[in-house]
Amino acid sequence: MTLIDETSTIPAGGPTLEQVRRVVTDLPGPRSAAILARKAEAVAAGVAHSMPVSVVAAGGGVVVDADGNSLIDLGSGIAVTSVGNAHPKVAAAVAAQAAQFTHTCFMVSPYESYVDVAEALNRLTPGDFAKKTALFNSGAEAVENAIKIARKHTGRQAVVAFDHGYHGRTNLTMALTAKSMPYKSGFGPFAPEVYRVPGSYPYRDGLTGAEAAARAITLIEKQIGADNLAAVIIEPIQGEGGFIVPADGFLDAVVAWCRANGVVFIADEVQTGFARTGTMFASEIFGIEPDLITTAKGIAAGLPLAGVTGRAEIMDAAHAGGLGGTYGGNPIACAAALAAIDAFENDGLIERAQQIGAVLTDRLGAIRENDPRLGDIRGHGAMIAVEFVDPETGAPDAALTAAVAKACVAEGVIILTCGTFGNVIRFLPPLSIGDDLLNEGIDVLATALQGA
Ligand code: PLZ
Repeated sequence: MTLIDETSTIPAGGPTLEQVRRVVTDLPGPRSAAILARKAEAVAAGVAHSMPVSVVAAGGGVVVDADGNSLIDLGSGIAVTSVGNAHPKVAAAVAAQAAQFTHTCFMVSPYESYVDVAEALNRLTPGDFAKKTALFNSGAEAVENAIKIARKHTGRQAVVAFDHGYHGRTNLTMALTAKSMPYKSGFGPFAPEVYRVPGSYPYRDGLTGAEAAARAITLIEKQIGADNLAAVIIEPIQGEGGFIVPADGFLDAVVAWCRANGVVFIADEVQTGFARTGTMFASEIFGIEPDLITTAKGIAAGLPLAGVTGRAEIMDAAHAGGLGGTYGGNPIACAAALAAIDAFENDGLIERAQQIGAVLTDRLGAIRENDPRLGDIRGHGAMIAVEFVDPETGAPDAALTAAVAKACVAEGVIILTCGTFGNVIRFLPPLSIGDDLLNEGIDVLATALQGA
């Protein structure tokens, strides 16, 4: 069954797609509505969606639906299509690899592109020391494996994660994730030996980085004991939790404590990685060199691929056959990753992320001057967010956030919310978006705010 009846009207995706916001029907339009009705019948209710559309093409800074609506993309499929959707180099690499071979299982018959991706990750991740990499399918799977590796290396079991942290939806990563609804509620029991401590949330805790680190370290020492601790895992900028940028000095103090106590420090860069924050990895912003880094999302422009990269002596702790999986480092995903990494390195995308960050922070800052409901604007590069509050009390305003997001959606702008309190709108545009569309997206947000 075809998604729409006249296939000839489906535009090709990629950067040649017309770069325009165009809303020609209510959302969803009739074709999308018919498909979403089938979704409601056929797809499990737990798999929700935030945009009422059915997509037929995407590229540059737009996503086009089955009714011909062209939406401004400020989400990149949750920080995945950073190089741009249907990027020509990625599309060509995927097609060429699919025609060559689609799968052998790297654990059975290895191939070069997996090794190429491992070498690239070893080279690009922070830290001037010998590194190794293992590839997997999803961010959650990378996190699971980083914990396995850290436990094997240290011979210890406990793992520390942080308030507002997000690490995935599998059993261990649900345990690591802080927020109950929608990620955990009713899905327990969760994996044991996972402990949570407060991190650094300057807008709400008012602590310096050193104070926040001391608070976390005291709790770890008194409630867990360094001798029992295999790993500390943290997102350098917390994504789902609200784009929380820790105060200066927090991350390096935690890293120093881990190093002094033989604890593996894991940076979860699944959302922050690959040029997103205006650096190849967010760890660089804070001057830290994690022992292990988890990556996914932006690495392969939409193909399912994830990695664990880190100190060779830690990565090699797992016995032969101890790490793997049927699809990990699939050849088509590796081909996509090599094309995407080429674009990150050679197409000025780090600089582009910085420019996008400047546009976003300038424009949002100007809106905030006349609207104190914008309590905090924060982030780095093309990973910027606004936290909405009641100006009188500073209390999180989730209702306003939801209303603004809904109005933007109706006007043809893909906008994502996040935050433990549901009061954050986050901007994760593809780095291929033009300034015109980016500014138009912010105009729509400003108008939505006036009406909310
Ligand atoms: N670690 C830091 O951001 C995925 C989740 C979307 P997977 N974030 C988007 C949702 O609601 O499921 C994420 C992340 C960080 C790990 C993950 C998990 O990555 O590829 O979704 O498993």
